[in-house]
Amino acid sequence: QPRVFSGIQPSGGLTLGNYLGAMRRFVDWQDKGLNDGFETIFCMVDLHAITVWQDPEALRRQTRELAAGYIASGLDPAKAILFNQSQVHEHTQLAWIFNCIARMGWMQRMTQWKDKAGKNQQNASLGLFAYPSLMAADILVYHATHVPVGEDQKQHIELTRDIAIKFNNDYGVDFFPVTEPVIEGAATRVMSLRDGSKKMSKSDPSDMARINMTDDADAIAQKIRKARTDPEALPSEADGLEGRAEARNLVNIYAALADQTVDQVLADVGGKQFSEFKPMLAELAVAKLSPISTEMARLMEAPDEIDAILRNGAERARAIAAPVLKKTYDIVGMIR
Ligand code: AQP
Repeated sequence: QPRVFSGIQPSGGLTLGNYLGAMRRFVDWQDKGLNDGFETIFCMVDLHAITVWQDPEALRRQTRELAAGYIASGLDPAKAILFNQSQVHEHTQLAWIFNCIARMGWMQRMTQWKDKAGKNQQNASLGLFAYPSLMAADILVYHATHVPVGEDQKQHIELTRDIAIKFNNDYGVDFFPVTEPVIEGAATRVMSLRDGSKKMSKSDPSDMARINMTDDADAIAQKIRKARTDPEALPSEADGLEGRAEARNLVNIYAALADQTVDQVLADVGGKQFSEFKPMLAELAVAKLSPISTEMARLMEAPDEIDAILRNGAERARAIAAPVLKKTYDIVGMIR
């Protein structure tokens, strides 16, 4: 049986990239898990968020907003386990063990570390450097086998595999599973609306570069209208998107929102100018996203209910994680 785990950082507003690359896939997995009888676990990784500075009040609000986003997108606390990471201490306890398994060189090779630390690595937090070790613990403390993520997280999942393999080898056990990254759909890497070579990100300084899940219809339409494109008409086949990063990105977004393949979309819109395609995309995006943002706003009016859902989810998560941590301590040689 698979066991599915994934998480998103409450590090700011949710973007269309998080939704298409991750959250929407979580809902598919939740439903599959319900049908086939396996557990699905989705986390708000608040301890990851503080690897860069977060204002405490903002962090609380962002965590609730992320929970509201999960639920409004179709995750149901009665079907999947939803909780925030810091309520289940086993994550950090296992992360310490993994800090002693993983090598400095492995961490130094991570592109997210290089991108986020920038030129001044000496001034980045130790937590940012060790981020992938905590992520491995998030996954392996549930013995998760499948992790649905966007393309940008592939390298971290590979590192999770390396940690599991080295732990098993070092201690001569077959304890941690070797996890599969699950990267699927038409929008595994949604790009910035201002620069087709950069991923759409919550932390991009330009708000025009991303669509936030809380943007209203006017904001969505304006951002799509102003999105960078080239002057050519749309091609009728996917080959024609070669070397046209911005055009490809908008078509990918359309395909993902419409639940179509890129070829199906291009069969319909090939030959159209962007002046005609962009309003179609804006209309589709508003139709798909506005029910979610309306529901998020409604849920945010009852923060106590969100907190209760997270507490309950944390209890259920701990029931799975505690025995795995205990067994890990036994393997490592800790007296209990
Ligand atoms: N642009 C994207 N396209 C597809 N998937 C994406 N994801 C993020 N951006 C895109 C996926 O969303 C999940 C959660 O990501 P995260 O918030 O934990 O961290 P991140 O990847 O660092 O996301 P951001 O938006 O870029 O946040 P900041 O700006 O805080 O770093 C992951 O599955 C990720 O693949």
